[in-house]
Amino acid sequence: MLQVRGRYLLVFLGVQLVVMALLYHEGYRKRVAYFLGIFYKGGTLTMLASLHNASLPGDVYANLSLIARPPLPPDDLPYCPEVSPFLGGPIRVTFPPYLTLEDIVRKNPYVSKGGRYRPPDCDSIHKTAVIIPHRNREQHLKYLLYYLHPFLQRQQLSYGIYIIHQAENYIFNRAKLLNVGFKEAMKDEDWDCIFFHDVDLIPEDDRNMYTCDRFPKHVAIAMDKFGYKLPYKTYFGGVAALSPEQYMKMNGFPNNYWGWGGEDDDIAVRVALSGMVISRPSVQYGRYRMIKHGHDKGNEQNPKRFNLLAKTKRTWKQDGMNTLEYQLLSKELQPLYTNITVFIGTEKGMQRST
Ligand code: UD2
Ligand code: MN
Repeated sequence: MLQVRGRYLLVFLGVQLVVMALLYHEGYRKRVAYFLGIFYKGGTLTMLASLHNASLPGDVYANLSLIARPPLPPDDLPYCPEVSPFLGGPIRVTFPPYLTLEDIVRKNPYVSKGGRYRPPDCDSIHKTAVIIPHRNREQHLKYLLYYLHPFLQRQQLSYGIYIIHQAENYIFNRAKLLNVGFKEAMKDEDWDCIFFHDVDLIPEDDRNMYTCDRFPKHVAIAMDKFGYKLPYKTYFGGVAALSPEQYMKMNGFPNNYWGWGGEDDDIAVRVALSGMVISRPSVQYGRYRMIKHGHDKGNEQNPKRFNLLAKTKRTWKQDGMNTLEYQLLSKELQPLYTNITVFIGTEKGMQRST
């Protein structure tokens, strides 16, 4: 008798341990939502199905199955509605540890080569290119792609994603890479809006439309790293959106900021100098999580940034889109993005210095 009871006790404790481990492993909310899902839907089949498709509030992929159809020829399509019916509002951002690029390709079956997409059942009036400066941040890139593709599809945009990869190990130059991205993307398509996007910023609300405004739009206005507030009034870092006309009006971005810092403030100054103002989305929508990171090798703080910034008024017409020089090394159409590898030189010029 005692033996049997002991065994029951062991089994009971075992079950308790397993349940506790489950709650710990994937987070309490997810488990509770999962069990509630089974309870409400009932039946073994739905229970099994929900195991594979546990869509939770804020799941960026939740609505995608509704629009996942291969595109029809564009001539037969009506225009997309003004507000996409697939928007879901806040997005739950987590970083699944075992995610692979193949998983992302599988979850986005209608993204075509080069990371291009257009809505299957309506003609979008918005054509947005997303330009991402990149070197050595593969993990961040993977998570950004995981969130950005469904995010843009829910907005019913025609879009393309471009990764501008700085070749070699010379000092990093974010703004010059963005200039290269603009120029190369415009060769492909008549984009009406360009998003200049850090690789480590994940949007948290899909009502933050990736379309352009009447003025250059600073988009990443509420980041977790700054307590979801603007750090200062003219801040222009992270994510910004300009139409080609706005971009050309300010002669693009500076090419001469080597290393970390200052180039975003220079861009903000250019907006003002070219007679425009900064536009912003609502603070409720322009929310982002920045994936935590340290300082990159090859992107050390630029000690010249304050001096450069003091001179923008005199230099913006002489340095920018009209003086952009680079060597395009390759352009590859990957399944989830167009990869542009470019040599942009060094502070001393386009020769490879030692
Ligand atoms: C801030 C700004 C950023 C830029 C930078 C100063 C935010 C959220 N962003 O970012 O827009 O103005 O300060 O230059 O405040 N990168 C690479 N590999 C590297 C280095 C940089 O891919 O080795 C790219 C990547 O897209 C990254 C971006 O450049 O997100 C900005 O660099 P950062 O993330 O190191 O700088 P951070 O977070 O201080
Ligand atoms: Mn960053």
